[in-house]
Amino acid sequence: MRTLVIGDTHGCLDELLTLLEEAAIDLSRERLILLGDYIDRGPKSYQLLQYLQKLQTTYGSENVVLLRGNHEQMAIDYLQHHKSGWSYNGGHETMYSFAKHKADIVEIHDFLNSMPLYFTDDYYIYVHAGLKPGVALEEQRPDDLLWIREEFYRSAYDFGKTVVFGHTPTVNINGRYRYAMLHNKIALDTACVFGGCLSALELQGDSITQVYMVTSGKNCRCPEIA
Ligand SMILES: [Mn+2]
Repeated sequence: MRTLVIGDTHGCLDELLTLLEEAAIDLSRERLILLGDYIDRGPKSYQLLQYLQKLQTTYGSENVVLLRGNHEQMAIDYLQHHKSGWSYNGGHETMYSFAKHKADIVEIHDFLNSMPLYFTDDYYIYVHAGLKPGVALEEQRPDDLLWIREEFYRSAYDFGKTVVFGHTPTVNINGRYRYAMLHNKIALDTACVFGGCLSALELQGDSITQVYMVTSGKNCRCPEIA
């Protein structure tokens, strides 16, 4: 099965649409996996969530896999327990985006809360932030799956399959705005919302068969495509 994996979108709907068009994905028989962080910081959080919800309703959650990111979790925690961390961690843009469309953020709670923390196929484990080394997949704590950084990506631990993750921009790992092959893992957050680009990997079996990159605009800092 042809699989397209995409990193952190953060309200960058236009770049996502361009990427899907370039990849010419047929969701009736191919799989799309998004690694989480759909909301906050970028301009179109509301429209992006509406779009993803429609896509998943149309093609099902086996073909449209929408993983949960720490930003979705912050929004869930805000809605469930009025935890304040979200609003100053990018939530303002999301609230503004909802208000602009006269939509109530409460309506999106069940959709966000339905998003799984990880997904696996025959060759890969897909997760927003990463895994804690030495801990079995089923035993991982949600906080690690959503937030972990160096302890995961600097580790040489073998998780049994290659781990595809977002969350930590590749530019913070190796100084480049391009997906990065690390030990037993692939970093895919190319920092679209921070002036990088949005990247998609096309996977078939255990190989990467194509890489798609879409710039975030005129001031793109991504030398490979600017
Ligand atoms: Mn994140």
